[in-house]
Amino acid sequence: MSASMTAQRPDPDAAAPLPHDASASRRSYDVDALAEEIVEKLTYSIGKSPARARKYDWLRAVTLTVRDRIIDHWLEAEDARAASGGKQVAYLSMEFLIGRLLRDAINNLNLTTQVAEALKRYNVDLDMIELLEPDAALGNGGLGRLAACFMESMASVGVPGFGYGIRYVHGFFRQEIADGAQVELPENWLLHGNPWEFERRERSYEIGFGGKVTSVVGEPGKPPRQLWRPAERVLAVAYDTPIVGWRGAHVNTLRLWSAQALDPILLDAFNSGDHIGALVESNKAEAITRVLYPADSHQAGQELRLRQEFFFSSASLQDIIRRHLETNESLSNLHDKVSIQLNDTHPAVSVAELMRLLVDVHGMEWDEAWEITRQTFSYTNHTLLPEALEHWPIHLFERLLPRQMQIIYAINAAVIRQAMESKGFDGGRIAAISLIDENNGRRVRMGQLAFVGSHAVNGVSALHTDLMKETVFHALHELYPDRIQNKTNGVTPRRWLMEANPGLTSLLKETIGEGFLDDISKIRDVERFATDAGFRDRFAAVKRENKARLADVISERLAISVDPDALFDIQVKRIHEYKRQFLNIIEAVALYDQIRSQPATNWTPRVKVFAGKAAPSYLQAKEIIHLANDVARVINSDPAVRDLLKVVFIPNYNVSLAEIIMPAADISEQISTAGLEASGTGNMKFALNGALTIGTLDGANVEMRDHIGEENIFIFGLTASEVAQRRREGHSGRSVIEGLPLLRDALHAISSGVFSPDEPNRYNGLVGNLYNNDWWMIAADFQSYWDTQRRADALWADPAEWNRKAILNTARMSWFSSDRSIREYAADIWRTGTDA
Ligand code: 26V
Repeated sequence: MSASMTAQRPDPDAAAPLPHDASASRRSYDVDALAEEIVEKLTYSIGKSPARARKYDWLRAVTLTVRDRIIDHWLEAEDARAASGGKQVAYLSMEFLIGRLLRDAINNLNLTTQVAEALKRYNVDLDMIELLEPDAALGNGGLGRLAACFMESMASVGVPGFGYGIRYVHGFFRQEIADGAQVELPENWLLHGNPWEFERRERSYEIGFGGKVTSVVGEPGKPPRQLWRPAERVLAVAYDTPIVGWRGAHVNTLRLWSAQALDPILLDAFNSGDHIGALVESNKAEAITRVLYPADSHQAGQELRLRQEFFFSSASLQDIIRRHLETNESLSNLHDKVSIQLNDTHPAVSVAELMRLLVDVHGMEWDEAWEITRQTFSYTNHTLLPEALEHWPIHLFERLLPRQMQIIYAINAAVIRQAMESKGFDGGRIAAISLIDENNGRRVRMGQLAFVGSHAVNGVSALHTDLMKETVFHALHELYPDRIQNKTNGVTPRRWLMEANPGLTSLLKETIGEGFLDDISKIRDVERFATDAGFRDRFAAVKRENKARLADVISERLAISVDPDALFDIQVKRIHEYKRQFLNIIEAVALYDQIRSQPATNWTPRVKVFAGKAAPSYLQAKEIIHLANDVARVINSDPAVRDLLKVVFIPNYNVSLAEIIMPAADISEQISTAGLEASGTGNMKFALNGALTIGTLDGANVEMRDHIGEENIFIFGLTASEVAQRRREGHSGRSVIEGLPLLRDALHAISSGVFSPDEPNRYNGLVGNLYNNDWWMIAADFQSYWDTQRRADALWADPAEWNRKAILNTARMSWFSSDRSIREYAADIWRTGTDA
């Protein structure tokens, strides 16, 4: 690190750790002690008496009280880790969609009853307090939420892990719907401060950008050393949040980096009267961590995004190296002590940056550094969508990261040489593996960089992993046939069953005992109750209560009344063409049409629920939101439908809303075009909570079918290979649509303005795409989807049978716990231990 410390920089030596005696500080878990401490926090940390305290003061006081109990475990975990010298995992992710933390912490410490009891003494309701906590939305969707589930599971199964990411000041935008259309508003989760985080100013690092590289003559017999002199430098400051695992057994750290200017104000400029100019640098520096990019399907190549990626990668690597050198003599055993997981390619520049730190800064030989780098990194791919794969224009990369660019060229040359020598690769296959895309204006391909810089590369479901081998990484897989493996995603049962569905959790405890809380595979014991009529009724009663709770939310937020006894058919996720919310909406329109034209038929009352955000620049996705809202307005106000069909779009989908929605579904919609959804994780949350899935053979749906049994899931539509085949044949929707009056009429209604009388042509483009191209196979899959929905209707008419299948879903979903995923990563990729 440079010696040019500014007044801001604390002296790291001043923070020498003192020995910690955990037993001395352990806090009591009983109600009296908790009640007393909550008031103590209120008085001495917040400065309020209980009589004057407002809701947010209680939230803060409870959080601080619970936090103290985690800190005991946290410090112990740190000490134990330092003493053991064992291997750690660093999970590098641009996104951590953690949501609220209080309920998670209280549940994992098994403190729910005691804290609720303690608060009751002051007439304060814990449930109400928990709802005040802002949602930490530092992520877009699946990838970010997976990182959060993984952090919780690592702490639960005992993998010593560090999460490394970005402390965005503004997380994912707040969505409102105005006149049917999405409006984006800034999110401000830090407004009332964040009691969970600890600023660690002693953990700060300088991050460089731009400038020049000069060659310096090395020692005799050694190659010249490259010296990078960045033109700009920014400080990365760590903020730590403890992540507590189940029963408080382990506590890991989520370390998020915040950008600060080295000089908060340019005094010379200020003194000479340039008051704005004096702040320009600090604004530019702080912009790096100010806002989360709200797109997850399109890589637009903005410079700020590349700055964010390098900023958090470099800070994390510098931190990893510094921690390593605190207890090790050199970096030559780095890969024995740390495993770095790259969550998608967003931190892939780390491969070049670690090489720079090892070779240029720590003087290691190139070959040794390369070996250590590869042994240290592993990479998870989360999407095959070509438009989402990251690649950066060379001129931008070179200007911002000149030394890393040189290193990438050197890595590329070595990989290509090896491919030619060992496997006889030629033109086409060399172009396929090259880290540089020569065809699109010369770009650095981050997927290729992450792949060659890692010892293991994984997909997130069996199908996705197969497709990785066949498509984007085909040539690299040929060159390194042992590198790709599968790690199917999972979700944490603590948040997604115990906390989100306390009713079902109590019922399960009463029925099969508490063993499943510690070992989710024991949930399978409930399978034998699927044929027990008494149990089925109780299971159905829990579901009904959860539906009533969601109905209340819908009524409060949208003033729409829905009947909890209707079939709740729910699709919640990011809005994307490939996720096919459009297919679901067309089915609603066709159903509407049928109900009107055949009023005497015994239709199943349905509530179709949608929620999800569109990237602000993704126009088609925004049109889909608009259409859902337009269709909802017309159907919900048509007396001819007689409450047989309701359509609801709930605004501002986030983790907290998901916690209410997942337990309230009868049908879970997982209807992506086959081959496009890498895994899905919402599919798992729904099924664990007893929803029946209607889905394509895509992502993890395939494995869910295998576990749940094909008779307990509604599978429809083209398979991934059939989709690929149709696309090769140049499929277009026109002939399909013309042969299906139901579909044709529904599309005609949409495109003729039945749902948008104020702008009849609003959906011409959307519908026209189906006729001309049908890239996402919506027309191609419509009939199969419609028929399958009607099969669901028929099953709904037999509640005993429906509930039996729902119970089997809950009983058979334990494999999709993120504890299982983490154990697999630990065993096959990280080679770290777990508790069990
Ligand atoms: C990509 C990009 C592209 C550049 C702009 C910003 C940005 C932000 C995020 C992403 C990642 C998209 C990939 C993603 O979220 N994949 C999802 O990962 C889930 C967890 O593995 C998986 O369940 C979903 O199927 C998959 O879509």
